[in-house]
Amino acid sequence: MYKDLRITVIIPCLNEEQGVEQVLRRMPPFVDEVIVVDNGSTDRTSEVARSFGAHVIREPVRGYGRSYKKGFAHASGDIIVTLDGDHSYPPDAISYLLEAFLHLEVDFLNASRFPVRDRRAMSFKHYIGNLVLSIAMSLLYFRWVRDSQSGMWVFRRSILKDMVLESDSMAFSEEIKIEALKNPRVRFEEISILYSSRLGEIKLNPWRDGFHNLFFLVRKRFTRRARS
Ligand SMILES: Nc1nc2c(ncn2[C@@H]2O[C@H](COP(=O)(O)OP(=O)(O)OP(=O)(O)O)[C@@H](O)[C@H]2O)c(=O)[nH]1
Ligand SMILES: [Mg+2]
Repeated sequence: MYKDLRITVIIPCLNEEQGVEQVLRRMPPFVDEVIVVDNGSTDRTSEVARSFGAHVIREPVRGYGRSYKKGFAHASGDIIVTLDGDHSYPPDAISYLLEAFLHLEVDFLNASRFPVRDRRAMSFKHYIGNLVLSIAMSLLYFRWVRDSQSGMWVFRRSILKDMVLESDSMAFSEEIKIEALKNPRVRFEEISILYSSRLGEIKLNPWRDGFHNLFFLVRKRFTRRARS
């Protein structure tokens, strides 16, 4: 519990046995529930996560968005905190993100990886790709978001019921922020965290995922969807 709020941390993992161990070792003690969504890993991700007391859920169909939707369905906290299983986002930041979340009185707090302080953490190509995607999202939604692709967010679980989350892929990261921004009842803020190099093997395909995310942004902005 953190100031009377139940905290759930969700970590999507595709073959992250190395990274998830480091993430779970650094998990702050006030976290009530840690959900690791194992997205069909062929390594020891699930065993390692279980050995650190995480609740492991399997999502056999690949996809970052798919993993999160599965994780959300199992979460019981008042507040959900997310981060990657590759140890690139700092678990140590969870306490100050929660403090900022409460202090700023927001419903969705995005942890921005910018400015990047550790040069090894992000290649120049990824830096430019991230910048282009964030500018595109900011222009399309009339709101400056420095890191549209960040994978670390803190939000009230209750806001999920008003969100239409369709992406099963990497575009899920921008989609959840768009859904938060679009809702006038959801207060959105962003603060910086320290981003570092990932452990384990890279899964992101920068060109494929970058263009997919860009097209997703445009399509989501200009197609009207019936609420289900
Ligand atoms: N790429 C990818 N990641 C997945 C999938 N399912 C779960 N994940 C996890 O989602 C998180 C984000 O994926 P990463 O490959 O780290 O993507 P990224 O952070 O944009 O790229 P890096 O700079 O390589 O860390 C990691 O913890 C993955 O293990 C999937 O189907 N594809
Ligand atoms: Mg990563």
